[in-house]
Amino acid sequence: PKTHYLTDYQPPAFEVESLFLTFELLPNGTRVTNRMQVHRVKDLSAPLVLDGEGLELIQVDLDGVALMPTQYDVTDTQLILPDVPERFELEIVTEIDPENNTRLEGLYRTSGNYCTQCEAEGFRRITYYFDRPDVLTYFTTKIIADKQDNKVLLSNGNLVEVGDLPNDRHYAIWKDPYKKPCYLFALVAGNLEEVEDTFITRDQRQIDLRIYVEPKNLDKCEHAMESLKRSMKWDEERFGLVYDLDIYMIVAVDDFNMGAMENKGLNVFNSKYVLAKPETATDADYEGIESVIGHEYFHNWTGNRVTCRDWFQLTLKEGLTVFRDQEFTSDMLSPAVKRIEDVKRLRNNQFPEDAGPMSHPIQPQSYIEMNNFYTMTVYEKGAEVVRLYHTLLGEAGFQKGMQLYFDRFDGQAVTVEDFRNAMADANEIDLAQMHNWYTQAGTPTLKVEKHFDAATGTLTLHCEQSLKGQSAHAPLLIPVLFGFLNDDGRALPVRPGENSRNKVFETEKGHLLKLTTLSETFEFTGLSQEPHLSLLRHFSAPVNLEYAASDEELMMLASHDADSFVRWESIQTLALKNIEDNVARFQAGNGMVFSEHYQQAFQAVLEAKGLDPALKALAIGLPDLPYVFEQFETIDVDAVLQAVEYQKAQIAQTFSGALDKAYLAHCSKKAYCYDKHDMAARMLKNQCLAYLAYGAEPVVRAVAQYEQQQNMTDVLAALNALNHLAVSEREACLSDFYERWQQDTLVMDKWFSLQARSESEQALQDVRGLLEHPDFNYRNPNRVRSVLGVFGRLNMKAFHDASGEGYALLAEEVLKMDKINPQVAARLVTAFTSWKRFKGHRQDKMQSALQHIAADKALSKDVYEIVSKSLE
Ligand code: HT7
Ligand code: ZN
Repeated sequence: PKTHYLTDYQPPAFEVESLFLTFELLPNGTRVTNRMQVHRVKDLSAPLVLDGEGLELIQVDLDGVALMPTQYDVTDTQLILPDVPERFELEIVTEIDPENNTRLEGLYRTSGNYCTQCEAEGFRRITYYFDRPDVLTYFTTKIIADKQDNKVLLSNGNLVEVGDLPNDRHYAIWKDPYKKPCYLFALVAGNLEEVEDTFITRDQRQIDLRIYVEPKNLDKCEHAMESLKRSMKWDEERFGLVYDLDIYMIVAVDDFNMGAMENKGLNVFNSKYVLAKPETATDADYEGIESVIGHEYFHNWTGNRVTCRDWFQLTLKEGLTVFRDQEFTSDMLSPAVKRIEDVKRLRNNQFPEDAGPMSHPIQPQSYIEMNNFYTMTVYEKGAEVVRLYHTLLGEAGFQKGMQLYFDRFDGQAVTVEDFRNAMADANEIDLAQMHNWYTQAGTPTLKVEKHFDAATGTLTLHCEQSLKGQSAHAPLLIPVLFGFLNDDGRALPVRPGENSRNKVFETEKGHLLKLTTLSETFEFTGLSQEPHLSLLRHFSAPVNLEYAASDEELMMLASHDADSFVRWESIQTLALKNIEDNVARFQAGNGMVFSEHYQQAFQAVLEAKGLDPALKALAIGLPDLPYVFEQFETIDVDAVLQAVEYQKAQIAQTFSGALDKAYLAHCSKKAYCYDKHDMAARMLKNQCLAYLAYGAEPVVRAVAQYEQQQNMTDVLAALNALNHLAVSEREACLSDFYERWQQDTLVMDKWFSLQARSESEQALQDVRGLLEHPDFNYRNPNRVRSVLGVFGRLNMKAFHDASGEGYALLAEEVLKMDKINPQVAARLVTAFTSWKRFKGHRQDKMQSALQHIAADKALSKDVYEIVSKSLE
């Protein structure tokens, strides 16, 4: 397969003035007529080359004259017209087969309805076109379909005409007044029902809001609609951005490769990010819906009005929009909780990605299959890089930069450099060094050493940045928010010495060190005692911090630091140190120990007065396994699992009384409410419940909570607590759950994923059973992810079973899935990519599984790219 390089970018040779698309919808033979007005802008002799895949070409007309097949070339991926005039009209008729489109790219059918997914390169599966984001044009779309089965006919922009046609057919014409690239095109048709509302913009325009769902789901749209209105209001208030069409539509579909898609005025969503009611959706689902609705809405400006020049610039829209959705959630709920959740997500998913063979900079330099680069790096690390601008410039400076960005680039397809220049120019500062964050892969390590000279009251901080395996990397601009504390946790003054005045700043987020070189020393004076360091407050840069804090310092920070992130981080570090110590003990054949310091910190936090219960829950939780794995050069699965298991059991045993007390204190009979206080209480209660299940009476509270059936958050937490136990109560609750919910697809995904991630000895066998279950469906990505995605990513015990059977099972399923939906298969295969990190026979077995997949000669580009890069 062909590799695409950023350095090969060439601006388009043709411009499309307008595009009129006509769809005559039929499940197995949809006819697409594409009429476009085109003119040449450069390369006088260049042929016209259009992208197209999986299309049946029916006819090509140039300026109203039908072309003979000898006048053009058709390959598997292109339609080439060697000779076209300066300015012309081209009409192309093709036929496609939505019903058998199991890749879910282009036009496909889901639950009997038609829908499209064009990003990144799906439009070429609908018609021949310039399938690249820097060709923008005005779209008009006419949809013709059977009336009975397609009551609703939707596309981008405004509805301009509807009418009836012979043979019980009807049509609708939609016109989008904004120029857009084809990846933002959408069409939806079928028998959907709508929920309607309105939003009044700050300039007093009324926007029609519509959510389209299958009729059975009409009672689950309220939260999504409220989330949409909150997003619209927030974007006006915080970013000054107002919606620009008269209608905003969201369609929920069950079969979708990702979370949602920001098509202009017509977002298509995975139903998981729309449908919710307290009985069926958890707090995490509610929060996910609010955040994804926000994310897609925010794309209307950061992505749609200003788009990407090419796919190497993906982080321009995704990093920025993730930053915006993070800030939205932070403003709607708790900033401290949100920051910690985002850091966990980054460390659990992006750090491992960046340490493996698929590691890439947030602006990748090459790809084989673009769909493989919708990654945690481009999205989440990209958002952290946007956050760096925000930390450096402050809210007002950042907003000035955004304003200039829109003033300069509205309606254009631009690059990450354009964004950086807008930020720099608006604030009259040099941000050239930020470039290095875009071009270098890997998680930087920041090593800090402190020296205190009591005689002069001078503190010296020596900082070194490094990127693993890259001896000569370009220095990154790293903002480090920090503070000094005395033994009681009170703030000490920060007075930069002579050499540090231009590198230490006061910002709205506190004291800030600006690191710009590989090795740097900062001096602080006027200190009457040696301060304790609180470093990387707010997690101000996506780095691994190496600073040798003592256990006593960590305990003090965990209880007293002014920054919630540092408090959380300090107790997590104590937990991690304890686990690492026990891994070494296990490997040496010694008994494990439960750290006294960790116990003290745990108790202090659990019993702290006035601390947000959500922060307590996060603090007493153990670091997630992927992050624990990340701490080891070579991963010894058995030792890590034993150490973590031991830690949980010790917590349950030592703190059973306190956990039970906290559990009871946060139980409530109140009706479910999506409210940060209620959510925080549920979070702490359920974290306690999870630990209690590792204790002496594992099932009592969990079964009682399950039986109460208060809301899905609590029901699922109860099932989770029971899930690793070999007890009859687990089976009874799971089958009760199945009976209650077998008609609800999204709830059934939870049932499947619970079993796929069970720590029980049976898990591997159970996963085999789930794949044979009548409700398992290879064509539904959510269902596949709920079993195979969860198994490979979250069930460390069963997936890494010493027999190697977990690997063999996933490898076979990847091969099967690749023939159905390569995008989904490619995500599943990433469970193997870090194979070189694993110890001994596991490494060999993972490698064999990858080699077995690689041996398939008909692999998709998607899976091929990941497997081949992993085996390099
Ligand atoms: N911009 C959207 C990306 C997306 C996507 C990409 C590849 C294949 C399928 C897809 N569905 C959606 C999602 C977003 O970031 O908002
Ligand atoms: Zn996005």
